[in-house]
Amino acid sequence: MIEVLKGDITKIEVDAIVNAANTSLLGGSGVDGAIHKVGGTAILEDCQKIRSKQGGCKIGEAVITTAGKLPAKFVIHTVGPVWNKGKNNEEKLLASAYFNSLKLASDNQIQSISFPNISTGIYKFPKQKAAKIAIKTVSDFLTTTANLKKVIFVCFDEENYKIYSELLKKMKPRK
Ligand code: AR6
Repeated sequence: MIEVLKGDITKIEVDAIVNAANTSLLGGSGVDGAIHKVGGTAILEDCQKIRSKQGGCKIGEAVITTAGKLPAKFVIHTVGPVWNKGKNNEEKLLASAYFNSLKLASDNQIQSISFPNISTGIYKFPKQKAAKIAIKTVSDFLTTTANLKKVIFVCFDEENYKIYSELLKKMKPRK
């Protein structure tokens, strides 16, 4: 099941929320800043353990940590690409960020997950293009897994909310 909501992802009660992180995993601004701020230091401690093992997280990949004080149980940190006019394989890398987050969730028996609109803030990925990639990757993935049952796109800005609502409406079968 795919849903869209407008709001703050740190408030959503699901098994896992996804963070639009950077390769350092040390936090930043935007949704990353909000997640670390509300979740507390336990998240950063887990990120530091991952850093000492594998040196961070590559673009398009994903790692999992505790969710600290957040209502969710886990945070899946993924790194989207910085938009550079489509010259650096950004579309594939964004699809990988969604796919690898979903795969990690499914491998950890996670049933519900919420995504922010990865790369569409500070990383400047065009919103419409990003939404199409996100929805396609999620809907394809849901046909391949029995574990994952619910995916929520949590849009912080009105523009993304409108884009996702329109695209998802078109997907619903007409009666
Ligand atoms: N809940 C849901 N979505 C949010 C929230 C929130 N609390 N706050 C912002 N957004 P961005 P990026 C939306 O910039 O483009 C960080 O510094 C926002 O409106 O957070 O992937 C990282 O450390 C936008 O639609 O992430 C990286 O350095 C979406 O989240 C860099 O930013 C993503 O915007 C990653 O940039």
